Amino acid sequence: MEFTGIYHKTSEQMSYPLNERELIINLKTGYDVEKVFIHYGDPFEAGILGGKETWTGKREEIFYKKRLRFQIWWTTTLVPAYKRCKYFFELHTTDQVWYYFEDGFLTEEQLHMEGRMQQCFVVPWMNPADINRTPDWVNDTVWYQIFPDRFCNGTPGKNAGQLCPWRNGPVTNEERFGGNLEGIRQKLPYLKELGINGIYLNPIMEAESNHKYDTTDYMKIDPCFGEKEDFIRLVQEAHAQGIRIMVDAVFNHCGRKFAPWLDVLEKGRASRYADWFMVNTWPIPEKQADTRDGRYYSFAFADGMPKLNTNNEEVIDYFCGICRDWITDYDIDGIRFDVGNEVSHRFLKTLRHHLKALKPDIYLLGEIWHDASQWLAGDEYDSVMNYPLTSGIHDFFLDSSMKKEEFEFMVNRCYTMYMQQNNNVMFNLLDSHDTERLMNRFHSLDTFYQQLAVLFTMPGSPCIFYGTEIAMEGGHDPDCRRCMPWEELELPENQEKTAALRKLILLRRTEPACRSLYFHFPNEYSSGRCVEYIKLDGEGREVEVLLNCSREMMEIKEGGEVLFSRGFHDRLLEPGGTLIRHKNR
Ligand code: ARE
Repeated sequence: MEFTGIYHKTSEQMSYPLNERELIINLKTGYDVEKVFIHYGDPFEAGILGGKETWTGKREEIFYKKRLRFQIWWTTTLVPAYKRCKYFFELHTTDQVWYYFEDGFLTEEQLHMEGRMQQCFVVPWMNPADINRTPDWVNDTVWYQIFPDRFCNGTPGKNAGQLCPWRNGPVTNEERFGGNLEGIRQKLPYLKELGINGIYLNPIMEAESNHKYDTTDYMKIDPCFGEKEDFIRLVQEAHAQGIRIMVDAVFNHCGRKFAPWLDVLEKGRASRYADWFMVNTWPIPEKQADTRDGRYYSFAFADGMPKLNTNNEEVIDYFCGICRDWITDYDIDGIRFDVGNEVSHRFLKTLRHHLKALKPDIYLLGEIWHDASQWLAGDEYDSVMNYPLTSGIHDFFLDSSMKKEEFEFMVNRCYTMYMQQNNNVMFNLLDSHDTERLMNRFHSLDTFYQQLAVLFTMPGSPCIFYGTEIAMEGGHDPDCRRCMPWEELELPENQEKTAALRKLILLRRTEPACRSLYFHFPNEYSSGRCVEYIKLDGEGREVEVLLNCSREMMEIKEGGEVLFSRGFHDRLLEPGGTLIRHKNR
């Protein structure tokens, strides 16, 4: 019997301490494996295999599994008595039993062959210092992303002359509308009433553009948005309302007026900052259309965004200092790292070490659109922006040919990429300042709410882009950054929409803190789609949330009570299917 897709290693999300007691062991096999047992014990006690010695370790069947597209994900939790463990697997297919060790597979008879020395998988020691720790408060946070220039102008009288009139409809990156920090502060009661308890701010430090991703001065609040005192006050008042603040750090590159870059342009290779950047041609030729000529590296090919050399110790020290000042000056709660996959690992490891020492529960979020395992080992980011889940949810509702099993495979793929500690603080979103808005993509309010309901029942913490409460429209960047239409919020249809989102946020926040969400599809339904969520709260209570997303309607129930519904009820599918009870972990 040929095996399909067996995979395990004693690292990353396949074998890791969840905390100082529990060791999570995961294994991927093909669908041909019907049963899995794990043999485990203490490396200095459980004996060796083969020959006279017998195995004195334990043998337990692994029951919990999730379905992936071509594989099964098996998972179990061990509690090694002495913080160390060796183990191997026993795999049952229809007609054979195999034993899977670090150095290969054995049949039953080979297992007991005289003198064989098989190498078990080994977790030599569960050192507390190596445990991947993430801030608990994030799992209970519902984020609201604000693009400052377009949210609210708190001082409409000031510098009106340089501003475009606040308007609805399409916008460009070249237009400045005057949103500022004072405006956000004034809207804190509105945000509190909406139920959000975290604000993610796009960049607010001084920069030339209106999007501020081309930083001029990392220590200066952009005058368009206010002064240092405005941000201090905003954070203080947000904290007083129970709202956390996360800022956007653009350390992969800077803007063309960043002082060290100006010095390099002036002095060339002689500049003391020459190695702060990645310049290939000296002297740097005059401004070209973009950086495709490779004269220096930049973000993408944007010549106004020269790439910083985050391998350089001085650059690393500089940004450690910037973040330290942001924390001590403003008491921020989180940092989102722009282009989070291009700065050096060395930079991130050093930065995390310093920042966690200064503020242990600070949230470090990387902007990474793909598999981010290499940044989530516990010594760099706490989490990433979960764009793989975003596109998976979109696809499920976009493509009516997609079966519910494929949706299950997609969700399970997203939540088996990383350790549980990262899943608990995953930054889940449906759109952002870099994508078209949800309503533009689907033009259906029911689909809009169905996706939001799915998003809100996923592990981690959901983020809604400003304007989602009224299902605001907007195309691809920069049109997704339209002005918030405050004067339209009182319209009855907008009041209804805001109430629907408020209900979802309340559901998310009042539901038992979801530490692990098990995803199960019941047996076939007459029509449409039906998914069941089993949310295990911290105390181990199993809470069933039945989610019927038959495209015509969406309903979230708990213990028989309808908590949220949307769409045409006459097509409500009969609830059914059986919940697979999982042991909590
Ligand atoms: C401007 C225009 C764009 C135009 C671009 C061309 O608005 O319409 O396409 O210029 O250069 C910031 C501004 C943007 C601005 C950009 C460049 O917000 O408005 O675009 O600067 O001047 C990849 C990166 C990811 C990056 C996205 C945009 O991996 O890090 O591209 N996102 C961050 C910020 C952006 C910001 C920058 C980076 C630059 O969130 O707002 O743009 O600081 C796939 C790939 C991803 C890719 C993604 C989106 O999924 O896997 O890697 O993200 O598509 O393209």
